[in-house]
Amino acid sequence: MSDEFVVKSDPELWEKLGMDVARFSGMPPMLTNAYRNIFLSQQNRPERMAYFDDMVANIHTGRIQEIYDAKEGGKPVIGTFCVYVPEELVVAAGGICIGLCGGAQGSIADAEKILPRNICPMVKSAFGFKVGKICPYFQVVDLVYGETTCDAKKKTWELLDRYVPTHVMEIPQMKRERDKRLWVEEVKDFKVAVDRITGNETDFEAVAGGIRTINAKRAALQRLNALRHHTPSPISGRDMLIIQQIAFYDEPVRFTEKVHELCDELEKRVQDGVAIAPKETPRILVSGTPMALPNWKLHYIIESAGAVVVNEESCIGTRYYKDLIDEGAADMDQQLERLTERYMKIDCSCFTPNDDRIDQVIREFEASGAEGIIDYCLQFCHTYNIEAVKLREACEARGIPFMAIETDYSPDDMGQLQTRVEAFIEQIKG
Ligand code: BJ8
Repeated sequence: MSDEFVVKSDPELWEKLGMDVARFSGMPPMLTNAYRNIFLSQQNRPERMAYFDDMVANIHTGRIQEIYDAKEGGKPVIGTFCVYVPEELVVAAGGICIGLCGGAQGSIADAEKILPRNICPMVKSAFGFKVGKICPYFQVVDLVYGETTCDAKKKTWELLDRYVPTHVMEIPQMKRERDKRLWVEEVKDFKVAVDRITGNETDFEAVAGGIRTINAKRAALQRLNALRHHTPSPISGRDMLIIQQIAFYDEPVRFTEKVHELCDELEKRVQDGVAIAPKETPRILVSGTPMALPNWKLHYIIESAGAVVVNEESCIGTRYYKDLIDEGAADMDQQLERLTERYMKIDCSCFTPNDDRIDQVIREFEASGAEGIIDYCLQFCHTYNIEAVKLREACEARGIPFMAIETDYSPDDMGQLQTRVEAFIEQIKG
């Protein structure tokens, strides 16, 4: 399988999207090698991972062609950078919502020609993809919808607007009743912006359909995450991470179906005692900042050091799917209010106070059968970095082994991280 796997190329399609084709042509071979080494080298993977491997093989071709065709057919294609932007309303309008956060080192130099160097690598990577014209997803969107979460993001949107129409949703920083009122208004504005592309106003039924579709996707991911919590785990942390990353660019109905098919296989593996690693393998929960494609650095280090990742408390992880929207609304106003209530439960560190998140991490630690927590913070992400203080205290109070890591996308600190992770795993074993 490993040698057969190739990330495909389609220079003609990329040309149509206005990409820097010469430069981008080097990307698929690089991704092919990385994916073979990190994912396909694993032993005894579930067979149903084949669909997700295929999604990676088609990441720059087949899936882009689907989105391109939908756009040509008048469907809205919206790029987002945060799980606070409600994709249900894009799906309700018959459109496609794509997560555009950047997880690659290769686009950072493009960004640093314009942005300051000392900001979050996720923001720089995304911005660099657009500036360098080296991301087909960025090229295919009608518009992007940013948000006012952290400082790096909200100020970058002002510059990004020079390259692609950029709207901004104001996300409050507290969760009081008055913040909720503002938030509902922002959700309504988002709906108007999406509807403007189709020229039709989505009605109650359409919004209800969008909510059902995305609720079903989140419920499938909840089922999958609960299955991987089994000891020994039937699936690796790396494979779980790639599935959660694919959730941000695949077609949601098909994705949901494929996740359930994988869950059926995992149930069988659990019954038959088939696992990805022996029972005594140390189990790690990773918490903190999101890992956007193709950021697989920490999972690779942890699992290469002989542990298994059993949960991601992250926006590319449980924060994305732990809550569903109440489907019982009677009219559109109530529908948008219930939608907003669900989004208000997301416990991002950009909020203050945010103690719910600390409780949530501990709950997930207990539910996943983890034996230690590695808190992952992207460099210059002040809110997660500071919140790690409270998380450490909560872990110390409960005797939970805890380690905080701050890193970026460069390979420079790999050796140092490997040493620290290995020592942490030894501590857990001890
Ligand atoms: S809800 S975590 S997706 S804001 S890591 S760019 S916060 S400096 S990604 Fe996020 Fe929405 Fe919150 Fe989730 Fe800024 Fe921090 Fe970078 Fe971040």
